Amino acid sequence: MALVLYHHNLSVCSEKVRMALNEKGIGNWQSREVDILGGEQFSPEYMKLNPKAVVPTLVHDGHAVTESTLISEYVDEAFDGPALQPESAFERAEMRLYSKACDEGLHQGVGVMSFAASFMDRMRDAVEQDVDKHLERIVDLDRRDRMKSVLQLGEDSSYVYRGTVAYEKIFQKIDKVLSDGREWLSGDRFTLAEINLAPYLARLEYLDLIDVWTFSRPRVTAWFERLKARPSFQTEVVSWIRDDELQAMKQGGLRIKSKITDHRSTYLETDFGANIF
Ligand SMILES: N[C@@H](CCC(=O)N[C@@H](CS)C(=O)NCC(=O)O)C(=O)O
Repeated sequence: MALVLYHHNLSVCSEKVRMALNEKGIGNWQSREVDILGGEQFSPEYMKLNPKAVVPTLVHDGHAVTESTLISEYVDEAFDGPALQPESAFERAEMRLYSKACDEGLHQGVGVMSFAASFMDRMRDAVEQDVDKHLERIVDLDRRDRMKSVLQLGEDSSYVYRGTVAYEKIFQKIDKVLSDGREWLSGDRFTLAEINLAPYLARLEYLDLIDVWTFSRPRVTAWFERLKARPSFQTEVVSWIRDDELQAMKQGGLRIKSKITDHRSTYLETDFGANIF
């Protein structure tokens, strides 16, 4: 079997797929790191595998699978190992609501928050200051608009507000679901719901922003601690991040923290945007 993962050490979507592979007990994948801050994802060779020019891409016996949520489901279905999805169709549908929240809300949220806090500076270094030119190459026009907005307005961008709303809504949901004392979101089984959410919560922690949401939610904190104790989290998220990257994320996150807190308060006071996710 040939299994190649095109990924990036810090990319949330790559972390998700690495965790799924690990939970499945698959260790023999070949790593191909793609320098997404420097623009390697736009190379014609890579875009043949992934026309949207994003990571990750999993190539299994010559077949390219894209979209991290779909790759994780593929990994669960194509290989032996512990099941990562619940048994019943209804529970699977419920589990997919978390994937959908990640793909539609948290993903744009984490992208703009990380960019505003720290990645904009890293990108400037990687592309020798020409960030505008780099953004023009982004295939997903919505993503391009989000990045441009943050480049101009920083954490005041309405996209950062939307991301804050998306996080608030998912934290409210997780807290409610865990209120019956269950160990994991789907019940007894650790599933792709946890795997998909883990990188998005971990990034908040690295940006030192997570307590904006968890300070009054001990159940969620305890659940996240259980999640972080999984070997898959340690091996596939924590170990890939360098100390200087951790430091930069923390510093940048602290710089935007009061704005994120304000965005959250505005949402709680006004409900503005409540139905977008
Ligand atoms: N929906 C895609 C999103 C992938 C995505 O946005 N990947 C980011 C890293 S997490 C990326 O490659 N960014 C590079 C760029 O925007 O140029 C998935 O889940 O695989």
